[in-house]
Amino acid sequence: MAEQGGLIDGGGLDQDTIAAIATPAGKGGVAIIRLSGGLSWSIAQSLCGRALQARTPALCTFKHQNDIIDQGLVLLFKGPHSFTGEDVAELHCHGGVVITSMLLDACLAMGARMARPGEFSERAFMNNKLDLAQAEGLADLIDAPTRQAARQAAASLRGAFSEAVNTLGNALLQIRIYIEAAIDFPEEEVDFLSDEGIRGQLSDTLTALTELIANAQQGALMSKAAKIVLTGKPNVGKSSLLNQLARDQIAIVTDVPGTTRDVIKQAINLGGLILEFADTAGIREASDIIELEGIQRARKALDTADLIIRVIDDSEKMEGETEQLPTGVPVIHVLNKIDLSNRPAGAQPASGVTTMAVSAATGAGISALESAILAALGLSTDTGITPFSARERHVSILQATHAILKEGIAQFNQTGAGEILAEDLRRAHDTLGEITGVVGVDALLGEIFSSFCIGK
Ligand SMILES: Nc1nc2c(ncn2[C@@H]2O[C@H](COP(=O)(O)OP(=O)(O)OP(=O)(O)O)[C@@H](O)[C@H]2O)c(=O)[nH]1
Ligand SMILES: [Mg+2]
Repeated sequence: MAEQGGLIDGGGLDQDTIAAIATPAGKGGVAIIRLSGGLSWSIAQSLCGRALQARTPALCTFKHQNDIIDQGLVLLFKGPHSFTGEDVAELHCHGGVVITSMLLDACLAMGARMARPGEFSERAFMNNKLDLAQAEGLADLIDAPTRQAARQAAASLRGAFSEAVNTLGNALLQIRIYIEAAIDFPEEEVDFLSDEGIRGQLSDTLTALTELIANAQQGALMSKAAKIVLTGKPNVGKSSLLNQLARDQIAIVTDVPGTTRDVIKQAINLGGLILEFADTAGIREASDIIELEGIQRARKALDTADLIIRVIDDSEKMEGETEQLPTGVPVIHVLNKIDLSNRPAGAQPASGVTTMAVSAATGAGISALESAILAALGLSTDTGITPFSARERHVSILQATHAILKEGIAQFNQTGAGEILAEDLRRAHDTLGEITGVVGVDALLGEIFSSFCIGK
């Protein structure tokens, strides 16, 4: 008994010890079970039947209640020097579905409980090992659809985005401190109201914030595959265009109007960026129940599109009335079948909507269309690449911060009331803090971390 007691590590029993299979489900050479919390060392050590050292891999025979489960490596980390900041144990076993679940069950039998999705990262956040933007960077790294997205997410995980946010936050704080000092110590006769320095700093900060918003927007687009939806009247060549962009025969093409019913999704690599294209039935009048369902699905796809490509048959002069498209989503008009209409390929004189002439049959104008697609999404393969990944959540917080600051500056310029400006700066700073999680995000945490996978 005394010997067993010696195996138990004293650290942090106030929190549950959590366990999960950290590697993907399925067969593999190696799988890893991760444990975090006060019992993790004692569970690992009793599975191995001996005491182990931190950060020293040990080859062990995993045994539970005299039942030999597997042989593998154990790696222990002592909190706070671990991913979660707590005592952590990693059990490296063979990657079989049954082996891993037997080992996990043994951990649960010894007092651990199953980790919820994202709970390891959540604990890392709670123990200040990662801020919120870094934790999100970690999730985005795992989900990265392209190498570029992976590089950006890795930068966010290392703290590049958080650093940019913190620099801005500090600038807001410094200005506020100055203004509050000037209010509190009027006898110092710091005439901050006429201080050009303050106005300059305010406008510099606003400019930096605008730049950060642009970068975060680009970073957010890169970290998920943008959705591009093809729509247009029957037979205009939507499916032919998808096939041409994919350089493969993905969708059925016939001269029968109403060929496509289901939404056909295809990931396509444009200059190293993965974009998700969806070919649809388009939106039109129909009576056939299959077509109606197809149109319903097209509508749904259009509602979540990042970019809509409306295909028009350039050889047909009767375009008729145009279908209703969701507002606020960029649209490119594609004049197709120019091999029949004899129109020159490429960008057409602007009429408010970007219009590109192509032939899905011959491939004419396709590369110009590809560039127009990237440009419409605010993505570019040759101009500067965003130094970090970001999310929609971050973009809207930055925009809210921008709105508060802009209003604060306008108010200050009008009334010269320093107290109100100081309060606006405090609000802007607090809002910004929601990105890294230094302020008021408790209600959000569950939502953010539950979208992570188990074992992360
Ligand atoms: N000449 C010529 N024919 C084309 C071109 N693009 C498509 N077509 C033809 O137009 C017809 C319809 O093409 P699809 O790609 O099936 O058109 P769609 O818009 O997907 O049609 P639905 O799925 O029925 O709505 C087929 O016979 C194609 O071969 C083009 O650029 N030039
Ligand atoms: Mg089609």
